[in-house]
Amino acid sequence: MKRILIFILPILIIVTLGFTISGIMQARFTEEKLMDDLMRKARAVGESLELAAKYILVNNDLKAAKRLADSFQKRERLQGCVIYNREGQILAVTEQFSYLNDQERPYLKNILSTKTPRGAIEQFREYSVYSYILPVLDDDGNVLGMVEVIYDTSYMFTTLTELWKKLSTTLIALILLIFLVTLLIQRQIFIMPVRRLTQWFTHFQRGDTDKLRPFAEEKGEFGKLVSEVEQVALSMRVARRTISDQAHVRLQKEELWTEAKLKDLIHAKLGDNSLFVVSNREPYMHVLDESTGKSACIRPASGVVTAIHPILSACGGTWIAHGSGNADRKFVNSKDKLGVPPEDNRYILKRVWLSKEEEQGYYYGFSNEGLWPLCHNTHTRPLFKESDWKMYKEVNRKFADSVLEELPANDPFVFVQDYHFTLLPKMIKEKRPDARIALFWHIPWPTPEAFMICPYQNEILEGMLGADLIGFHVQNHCNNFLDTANRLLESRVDTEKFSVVRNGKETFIRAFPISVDTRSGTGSFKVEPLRQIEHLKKEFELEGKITALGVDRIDYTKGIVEKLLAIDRFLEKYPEYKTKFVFIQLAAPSRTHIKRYHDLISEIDELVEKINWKHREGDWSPVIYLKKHFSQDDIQPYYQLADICIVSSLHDGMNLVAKEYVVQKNDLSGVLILSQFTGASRELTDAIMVNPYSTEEFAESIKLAVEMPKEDRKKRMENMRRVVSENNVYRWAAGIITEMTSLKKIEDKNALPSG
Ligand code: ADQ
Repeated sequence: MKRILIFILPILIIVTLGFTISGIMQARFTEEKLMDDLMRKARAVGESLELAAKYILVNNDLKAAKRLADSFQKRERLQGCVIYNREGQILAVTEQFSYLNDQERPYLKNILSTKTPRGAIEQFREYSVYSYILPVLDDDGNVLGMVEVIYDTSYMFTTLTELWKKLSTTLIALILLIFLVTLLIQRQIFIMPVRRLTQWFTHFQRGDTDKLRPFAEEKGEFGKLVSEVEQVALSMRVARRTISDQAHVRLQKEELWTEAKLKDLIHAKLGDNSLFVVSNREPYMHVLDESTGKSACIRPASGVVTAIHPILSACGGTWIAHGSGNADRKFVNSKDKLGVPPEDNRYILKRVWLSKEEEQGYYYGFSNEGLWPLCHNTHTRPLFKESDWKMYKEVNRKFADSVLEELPANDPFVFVQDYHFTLLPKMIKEKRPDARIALFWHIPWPTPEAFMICPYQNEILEGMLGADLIGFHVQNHCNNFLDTANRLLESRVDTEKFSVVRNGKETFIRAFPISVDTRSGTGSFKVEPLRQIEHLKKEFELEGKITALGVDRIDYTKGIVEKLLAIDRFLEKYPEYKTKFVFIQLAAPSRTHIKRYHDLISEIDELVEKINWKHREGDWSPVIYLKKHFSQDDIQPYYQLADICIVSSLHDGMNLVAKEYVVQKNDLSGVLILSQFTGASRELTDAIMVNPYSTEEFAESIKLAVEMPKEDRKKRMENMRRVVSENNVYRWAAGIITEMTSLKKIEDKNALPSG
């Protein structure tokens, strides 16, 4: 509208100005003409009365004078006639002007003496009139008297008002007409081509070649523009193909999975189709610091973010996630998107907005009070509320719509993350059967008996089976899922192919142990200068002490309480380590709106306080509890300085902290104490395994770690570092993408007509 006004306003100003000037001129001309008519009429009537007046004045016939004056009474407009004697006194006057008897009119004497007629506009009481006075002479030229003709001029004003009314109506009609015509022209000239161009870009973006054809055939400038853009796009496509071909060659040469190799694989396997990742947690969050009023961009403490970020950084694509930062809306474009990382845009982040109620029901409620405890064996009761389930379904639908909006025309690849989106694969598949969908389940999958308590089990399983591939961290979770599908759904489980067939659709179930970015000095973790480590040692007085470390989100599944109890027991049993041993716990508060998490925070606070009070000696306390969110760069020096890292999860899909620690211990001096209930324990077999529920055994494991000989530490760490670097996050992603594309091949082969 603003643009239209800018365009129309000058035209309107010119038209209005022109019209007003011509209106004024027309009004003036009309006024002059009316005046002229009036004067002429008055003069003619005055002269026509001269003879009759002469007779009256000569004969002093007052009756005749009265008759003459009264004859004006009947005329349509206000008119009058006055007969004067030679002294200028009124002999007869039309009744409506009888007040003239009392009016002083000095110019009458002048007319009598000069014998010259006079015509002028006069104000008689409330009336504006035209008065024409003619001296009446005898044959010798002597003055006998005067005759006056009076005309009302108000009709002139009425006529002019009418004229102005007509002019204004015409002007308004003209403005409206100009407005309409301009709108039509603007639509035809500007909006339609822009709209067509936008349509063209949308189809082009989605690779909809059929819908693009009519555009290219268009004649004129628009057709030329489309053809030019097509040429640019073609060159880009060719360039991408070339990279793909080079990728094939490189893929066969390299052994360890690297960022470049994954990039090549994705180009080789997915071609022009980019990757679409969906997760609840976003990789970058904008938060407003209330005290400074400034916004900061942070990376949330989340295993999913830690794993997926390096993949999209390497390969590009679009990541669709909940925009949960309180300043998130300030940093997106009109399509709710932004390029990230902020300093070096590698991929697109599309934020989906949720209301408070949606977040409460879908995220805190169904996902984290229902599914999270359902899938973790930690004896926390899952809560399933109908209202949360309803919200969960609605939010899954919202994300599905947001994903569908983005998908290109052919064979898109959608990679869905975690338990927040069990219904998404089916919702997407229903609208886009050609989409290849993988779902990765980052947490454990329970036994069928445990899963069975979920009131919405069938819808959840059906939703998940909309995916072509479902990935878990370890084979045991795959087996549990196959058992669950077998027992709870009407489906066929193929234990040879590890797939579930339901309603003619096959979903493959595979284990892909997730990992971290192992590049040293690049990616999420940079080689930290010694300076920072020295600074921490000084700050916490760690010099000469054995330092153990824990890095966790504050979650009851992470066994932070069990870890603290084990430290307490260790110091009880082996007091010689007092003042020589320090445990640092970095703890990021999470899901704090849930009571269980809220209570856990207080429980840990109290326990830390109690243990420190119990064992304190001089300035030394055994536990340094740092309860806050750290950036990845800030965690790094803690990993590097720690002699021991303790991962004590009661149940954990994988646990990336264990792997991060191993990657960071370049000097091979660290020991990892790892809960046997983590997925990571299957790979990191050189860690000291613990059952966190057994405080006694746990305390012994700490002693073992503290006293482990240097050579032993080195050997174990070397083995673990080899395992993690061979099975890094690039290999994890490559495994899923290779599996997906080879599944596609099986389907393609099946689709060939037999014979
Ligand atoms: P999470 O339960 O989030 O992930 P985890 O794998 O341990 O658990 O990853 C946590 C991540 O958060 C790590 O990258 C860690 O560095 C970071 N982090 C921890 N404490 C932090 C703090 N105080 N400040 C900042 N960052 C912190 C889920 C599953 C896991 C699975 C992952 C990936 O529960 O089992 O390993 O997904 O699949």
